Amino acid sequence: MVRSSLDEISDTGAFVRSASSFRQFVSRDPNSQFPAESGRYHLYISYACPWACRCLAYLYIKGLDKAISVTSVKPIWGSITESGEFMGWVFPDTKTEVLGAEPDPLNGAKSIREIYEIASTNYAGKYTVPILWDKKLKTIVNNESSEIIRMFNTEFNNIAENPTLDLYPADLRAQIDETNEWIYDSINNGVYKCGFAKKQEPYNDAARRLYEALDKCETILSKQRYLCGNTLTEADIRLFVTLIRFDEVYAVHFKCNKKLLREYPNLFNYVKDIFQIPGVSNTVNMEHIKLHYYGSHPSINPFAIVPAGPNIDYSAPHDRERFSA
Ligand SMILES: N[C@@H](CCC(=O)N[C@@H](CS)C(=O)NCC(=O)O)C(=O)O
Repeated sequence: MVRSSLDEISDTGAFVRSASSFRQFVSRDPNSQFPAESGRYHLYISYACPWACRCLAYLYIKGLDKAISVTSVKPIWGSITESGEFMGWVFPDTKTEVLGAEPDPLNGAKSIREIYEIASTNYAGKYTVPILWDKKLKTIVNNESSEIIRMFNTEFNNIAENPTLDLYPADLRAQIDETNEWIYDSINNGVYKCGFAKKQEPYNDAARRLYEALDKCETILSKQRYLCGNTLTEADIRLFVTLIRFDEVYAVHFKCNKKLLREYPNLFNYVKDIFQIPGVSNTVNMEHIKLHYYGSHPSINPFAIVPAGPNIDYSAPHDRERFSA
């Protein structure tokens, strides 16, 4: 039974991510099983997790932060079995234990594992965040971030404070899908393939593909403000959550050090540009990010020492306005 990403290694020593299990959809249709209603849904996240943070970014950008409540777990994995054999996301006991993390306000769960077990008695997958939880039916609606962001984009528009913002517009869908595909494979998941590889060959392959994709992004972003033109789309939010972690974590912890993000002028300024969109900086908790990665993977960093730098200021000026219409 797979219990953590660290166990998802193929015979060749490569990291192979398994698919998410809960795949229901919230709908704007009031007669659906999961209708969009203010106050009904809850997002369980970790500030450390890029997949959870893309959902959180949508929540703020779309103005859903009053309609959908959020709880973050503690940044460092703790024991999720009595034997202490398996580690995973856990909640703090009090609100003051870890700044930014809170006890589970809905189910009193001690770990994310318990949330999965409330929703399904025979769940056999990983205990991942994000989780979109339905307070009314007391179950998990969806635990796949790429689907949660699509729901946040369109299905809650009757209650969103920013209903006209469409990050997946019909005329750009094909381009966004195509961009997401290579960026997911080579960059979002690519950094994990570098970091979790247990043999040199899969690492070499992942690192080569990662840097080819970053170079491709740099070229695109030397000609336009965002990945799919001069307007922000879903593809940018999906890339942002990986890039914001790149120099602080992936360059060291996942051995993505062939080139740093801040050596790419366009990519670096692009990350600052997105960080400065109102609401987005609320989704970046660098303390949780660093504590999690450096502290939760003992096979990679056995002493859990957190490196001192580089402490980049993403609120510094950028040059991306040169592309505005
Ligand atoms: N497909 C999922 C992936 C989520 C995921 O892998 N989350 C990681 C945190 S970054 C996790 O919770 N891992 C727990 C584990 O591996 O046990 C999504 O995009 O929503």
